Amino acid sequence: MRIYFAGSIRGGRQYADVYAEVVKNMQLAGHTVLSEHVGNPELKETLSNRKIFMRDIEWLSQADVVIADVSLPSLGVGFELAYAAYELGIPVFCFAQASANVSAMITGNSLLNLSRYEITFDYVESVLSLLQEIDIPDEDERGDNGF
Ligand code: 6IA
Repeated sequence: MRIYFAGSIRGGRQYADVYAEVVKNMQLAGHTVLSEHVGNPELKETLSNRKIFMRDIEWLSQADVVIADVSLPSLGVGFELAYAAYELGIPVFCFAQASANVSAMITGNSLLNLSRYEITFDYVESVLSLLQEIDIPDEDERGDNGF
């Protein structure tokens, strides 16, 4: 499956190691993680903001599913979630640490499928079993989402 993994970059890199663990395990399970750099704790970008934006929009449009870590408030992640869910009609699954103070725009939105995790091991297990279970809609069935 082609996965877009969204996680905070300018919103804070405190959990970059957690993102890296999730990305690595999705790859080990045979998935393609289009945005694998989000999990790179050493991330250094040389692209312009415009090129980053255009590249990420292109990857989102190629993705079968979006997995997002919303433990940190990130404008970029919030934008990606809304774009994927409402513009592209891609299934979106959000994960947050148990104690994270997540925006009501995420917690109150059933389309974004928020789950909580205590430890990274459980997080990885949840993501992998979710990816085994989900049924990806055909492209012509996308874009018909309500709230
Ligand atoms: O607002 P944020 O920066 O926290 O937004 C993070 C989200 O936007 C991630 O899920 C990424 O997919 C996307 N994004 C934001 N910035 C970048 C980036 N470089 N490279 C790739 N994706 C990005 C920014 C430069 C960095 C070294 C600070």
